[in-house]
Amino acid sequence: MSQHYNDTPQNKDRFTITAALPYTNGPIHIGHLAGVYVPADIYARYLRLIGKDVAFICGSDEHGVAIPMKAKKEGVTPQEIIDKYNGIIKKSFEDFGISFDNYSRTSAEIHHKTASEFFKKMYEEGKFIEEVTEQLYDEEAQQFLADRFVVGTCPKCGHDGAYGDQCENCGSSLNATDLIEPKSTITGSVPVLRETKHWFLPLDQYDTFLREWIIKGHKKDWKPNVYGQVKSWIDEGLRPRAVTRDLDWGIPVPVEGAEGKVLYVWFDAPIGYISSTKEWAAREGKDWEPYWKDSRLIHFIGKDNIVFHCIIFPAMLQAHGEYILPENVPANEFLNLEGNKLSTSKNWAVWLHEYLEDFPEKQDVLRYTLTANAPETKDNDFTWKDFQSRNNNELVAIFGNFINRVIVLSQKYYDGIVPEPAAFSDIDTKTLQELKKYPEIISNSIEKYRFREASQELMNLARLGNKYLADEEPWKVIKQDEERVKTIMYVALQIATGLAVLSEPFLPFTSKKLKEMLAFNGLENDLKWNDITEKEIQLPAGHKLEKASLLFTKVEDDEIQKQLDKLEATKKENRAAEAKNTPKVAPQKEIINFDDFSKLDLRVGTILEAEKMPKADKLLVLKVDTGIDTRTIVSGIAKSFKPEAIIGKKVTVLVNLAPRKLRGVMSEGMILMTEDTEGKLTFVNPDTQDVNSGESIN
Ligand code: B3M
Ligand code: ZN
Repeated sequence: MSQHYNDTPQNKDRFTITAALPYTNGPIHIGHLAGVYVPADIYARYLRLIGKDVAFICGSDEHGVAIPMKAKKEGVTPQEIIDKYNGIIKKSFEDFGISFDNYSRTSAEIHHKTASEFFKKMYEEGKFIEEVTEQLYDEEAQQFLADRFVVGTCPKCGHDGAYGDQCENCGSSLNATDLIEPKSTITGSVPVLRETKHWFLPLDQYDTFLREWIIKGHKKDWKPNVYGQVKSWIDEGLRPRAVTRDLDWGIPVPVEGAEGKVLYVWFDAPIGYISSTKEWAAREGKDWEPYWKDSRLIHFIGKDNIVFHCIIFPAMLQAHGEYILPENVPANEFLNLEGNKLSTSKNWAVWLHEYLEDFPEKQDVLRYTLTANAPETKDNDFTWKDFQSRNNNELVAIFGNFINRVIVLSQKYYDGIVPEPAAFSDIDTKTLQELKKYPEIISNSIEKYRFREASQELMNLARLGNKYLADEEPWKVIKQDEERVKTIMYVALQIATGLAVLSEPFLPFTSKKLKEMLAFNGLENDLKWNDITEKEIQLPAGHKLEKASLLFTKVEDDEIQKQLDKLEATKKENRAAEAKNTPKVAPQKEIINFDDFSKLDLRVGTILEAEKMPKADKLLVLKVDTGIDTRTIVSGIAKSFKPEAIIGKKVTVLVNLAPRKLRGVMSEGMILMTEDTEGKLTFVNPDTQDVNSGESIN
């Protein structure tokens, strides 16, 4: 039975652009800009320039376990943490020209109200399953372990740092009880299971809707990395997801019998887009509803947020029933730094507030470098060398050099007055025709979310201008043909005007400076994007220019070396911290009695077969003769042993461990290993191989 869903707005000229709400548990770095905020800003600025009605929405994500964890670590309250980082993050976005129409915060009253109403409507319409289930509990800390309060091995990809709700390595959304060898991040202890009531979003009931909306709806225009991941999750089978938590930090669950429980952060945070829109509309005297009921909704996010924006939030929107669904979710992959993953905890990052201390006035250089090298379809690497070459070889040598020549020569020859052109040569006409193509060339890339490509087309326009001047050499021609030079400078000034308009989405600070040099405020009308194509003349003869100033300055080797030295020092600090924090010997676990021990059934086993688990760097799939039977056991030993090296080995097997599915393979038992402080594993074996499978080990 086909489902009704609302993803085609009547109004094609209204856009609601959202950018992922950053957690206020730390500052933001270049990875956030590259992955989410610069692409979103380019898109929003462009849409405004072509006359669309745009609401560009964001805000701080202030709930979830990450906040109280940070508060505990810094010895302050969660409120102090969110106030501190909300301020730092908001300022970073302003400093880098991220032009949100509104930047709110999910601790705001309007959000608590909006999220509570959203939950209550779903609750009253019976859209949740209310169920008591067993959840992980830390007896030492005396609290349930949700989300980042628990860490373990991901059952899907084998990543050993997966959280209770999500694995950031493969992006899978998880239930905490799925984790292999879970450990509390509060006390380090092994959690026990304890019953508690929660409200579940029955995602399995939205399978048909999601298949129709995404797969049959041919969201093929979604980026392949997004469409592929979403389709595989749907094909793997959707399961109910708890949307409440046993926490004291967050939005209280607004129904009877939910004392001590809050909304799951990933339930409330996406609703933050709606509350931030409401806040903006109230301030601007607008009606917020059209932006969520008849608008083109585009979510800009990083790849670790795909499941929440393409499966969970759309299911919530569909369940709620009154809102539009996203038209596209152009998620980016991850940015690395000098060959290593960006890491807040390891301070392996270029923090935006620190960047501006070292490179004041170079916001656009970073925007341009991160766009030209954006991880749009695969993870990519930011290097300081590339930053320097993008700045020196492109922004300074092409864009800046062209503009500087045009303005300086116009001042020198014509006292800054745009000259009346004489006759146009073929090259002049051809160059002006080339210029008129660029709005559409760049639009085509932007509208396909290919911002890397779009930024290079903008640089091609600067190359067109630079080449035209270098070929026409007005500084030489001026000696014998003044009329000719008037035409050359007139044509060059039209290209400079095109750059001023078309660079605005990518280089807002540069565009502003260039418009001031070209004295746009003295023009009759503001120049729009398509005017560069449609208007015969962009900058009329007789128009008075302002003085020239440099748009870009070179980045010297020593400035780059200083950044590389900073990263080297960080590496050294991390190595020292790791050595210090790695306990030589793990603390003894709590005492058990003999009955507990006697429940363990340990046997000698013989490894008959061994092979790598596809796409899981830590797991081997073993066929083991236990003397009782031959069974499959998945073991996290791939980094220490080659499959072929362990065939025939006699090992110690815990045979009566409850079977569990790991990346789709049922594993029945556990091979006992030792592990040293470097993570190196060895088998726990009888001290002779002259034993038989099935012999009991007591
Ligand atoms: N706070 C960002 C993250 O996962 C998360 C996004 C919420 S968007 C509604 O780092
Ligand atoms: Zn995973």
